[in-house]
Amino acid sequence: MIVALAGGVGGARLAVGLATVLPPDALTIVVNTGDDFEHLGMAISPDLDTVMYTLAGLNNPVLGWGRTDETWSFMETLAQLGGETWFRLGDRDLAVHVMRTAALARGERLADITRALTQRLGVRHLVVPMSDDPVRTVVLTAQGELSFQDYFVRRRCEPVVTGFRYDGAADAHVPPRLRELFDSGNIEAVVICPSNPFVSIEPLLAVKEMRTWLKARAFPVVAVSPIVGGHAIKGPAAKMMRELGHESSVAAVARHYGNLVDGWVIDQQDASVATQLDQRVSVTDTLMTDRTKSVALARVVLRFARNRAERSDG
Ligand code: FO1
Repeated sequence: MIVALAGGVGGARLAVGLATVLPPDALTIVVNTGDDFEHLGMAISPDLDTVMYTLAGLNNPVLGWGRTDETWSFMETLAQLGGETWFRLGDRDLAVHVMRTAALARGERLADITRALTQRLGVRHLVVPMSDDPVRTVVLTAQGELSFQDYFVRRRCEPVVTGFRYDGAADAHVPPRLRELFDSGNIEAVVICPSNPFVSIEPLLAVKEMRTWLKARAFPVVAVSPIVGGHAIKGPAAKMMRELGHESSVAAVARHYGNLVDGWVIDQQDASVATQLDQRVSVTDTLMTDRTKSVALARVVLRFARNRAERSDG
């Protein structure tokens, strides 16, 4: 089993590549829920939905979130009625939030709800939240503490970041299905997708069982750099790094993860950095601008991970 740790867009794109190459019984995609929040009485799980829609081929490539073929009657009516419109929910997307909210209210677990929704949309691989328990990323900024979506969407990532907190993570447990997988020992490698280290991957690692499991590992962890040529492919990762006093570079991301990562897959633009990293490095084209490139990157990542697994076995 390959276990992929994923946030939003970058995670979803690599997940598509991995899911094209690996059968459903050989890939589990663990998704960040630190971005989740309650809005207009609904439970929203943006990263789970981005991964789900992308694997189902239903993602909105223009917005980078939400569904394709979307209509906005709900938002138009909400605006007319003076409701909150800073976070946009499309008509089709709305159905997922309504179903998830109702199922949670009935006492169902987020992992089971996600399994049901993904299966109904034709996704065969297991997409599982990092926890059934609520974990909420809080962004510490020069303007005070902000909930993640307030920082990210409402304030467009403008406030200067001074740190992060992952509320609920210390007491959160991984879903039973993931615990069973950890206990089975049947893991070939873990792949950290090119997602934001601070707000996509770190919340996941803040779940105690996840970090303990990774620390005691007998399998390699390979990561794909979210920084290419000093820039984040998408989102505020580079800005966050600079505001936290780091350079925005592959080397700084590698230092951030330290020995949690055994091997780095970096972009060809950063080839000269390879010698600066303590871990083994694979240099390739990491820009997943279409499905073919996602698949090509997934193949490189898997070959690299398997090569590392053989080395640590022998
Ligand atoms: N991102 C935005 O920038 N503006 C939005 O209005 C917005 C709505 C939205 C609705 C559902 C959903 O699943 C995601 C949505 N996102 C929106 C994206 C999302 O909040 C962030 O991109 C992620 O949390 C970061 O990974």
